[in-house]
Amino acid sequence: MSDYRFNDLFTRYHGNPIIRAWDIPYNANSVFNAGATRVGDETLLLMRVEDRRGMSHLTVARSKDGVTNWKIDPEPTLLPSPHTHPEEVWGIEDPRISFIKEENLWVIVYVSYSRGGPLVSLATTQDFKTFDRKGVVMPPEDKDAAIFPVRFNGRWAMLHRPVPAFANVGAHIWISFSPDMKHWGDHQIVVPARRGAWWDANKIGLSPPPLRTDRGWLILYHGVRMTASGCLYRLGLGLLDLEDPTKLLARSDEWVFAPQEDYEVVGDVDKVVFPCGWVSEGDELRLYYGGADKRIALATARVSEMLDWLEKHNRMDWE
Ligand code: BMA
Repeated sequence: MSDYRFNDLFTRYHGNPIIRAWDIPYNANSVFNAGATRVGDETLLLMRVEDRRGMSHLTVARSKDGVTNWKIDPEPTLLPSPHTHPEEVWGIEDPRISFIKEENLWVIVYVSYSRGGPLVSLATTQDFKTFDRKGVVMPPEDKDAAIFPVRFNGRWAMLHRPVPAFANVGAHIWISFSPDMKHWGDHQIVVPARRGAWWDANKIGLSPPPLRTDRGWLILYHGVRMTASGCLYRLGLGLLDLEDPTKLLARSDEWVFAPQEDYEVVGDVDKVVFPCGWVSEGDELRLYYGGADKRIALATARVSEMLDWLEKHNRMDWE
């Protein structure tokens, strides 16, 4: 199905998909949209697993090389807890993980599917076995959130994507600040959705957490194109200022990754590539993404090539 002429920035792993529903040691409908991080000498995925009722929970998979031999927890690692956290009534989804060096813990920002719609919840962990829930940090409808691993002038910063009641104003990526990760304010748009025919018109959202590089915070974000045959999820690049992440320095004119292979085109939701995590080692980057809301796949890239490409393809207009 490859019908592209340009040199792809990302290389798909030849053994894709790397994890499927039948790899889960218990009954599952699908496994997709995993957060990713490194823990010791292993790569850890916190995977969204959807059960056969339709509700999602999170389960850990670990691998030494980040590619093969995934060891999956025998039972769900983090289940929704509607009795203590009513906002989790219809499941928890799409985690993004940031390692906070100064506190030696991981912060997980995830979507809770509440009676009022999807919203953003936050939890911390030191071992991916026990989790400390901090509760709701953004009211519905809000998704696609991740926090930066460092403070800016003493405050934490989070990217997220609220959906306005008036669809015609667009759904953009916002940034908010907090002194304690619990109370958030100073909300503002940092990456606006484009308009018209653009690949990232009307509705966009952050994909993995921002990646620190010497040229700025590199972000990969998805653009949702509404078509006559449903939504098409594609990915593009942006760069935020290292010291002041409210400043958008660059964004790509073209998308860099799009559904192409069968495992991305056909699934529970067709034509979706949806990464929630990436892991970098030096210049090498591994991107973990959900394929068509059904399974997990892997693609690799070089950070320096992504930054060079973005410099050439930077286009800061939205119209
Ligand atoms: C988005 C999210 C993702 C999902 C995608 C495609 O709104 O809910 O979890 O992968 O839709 O269905």
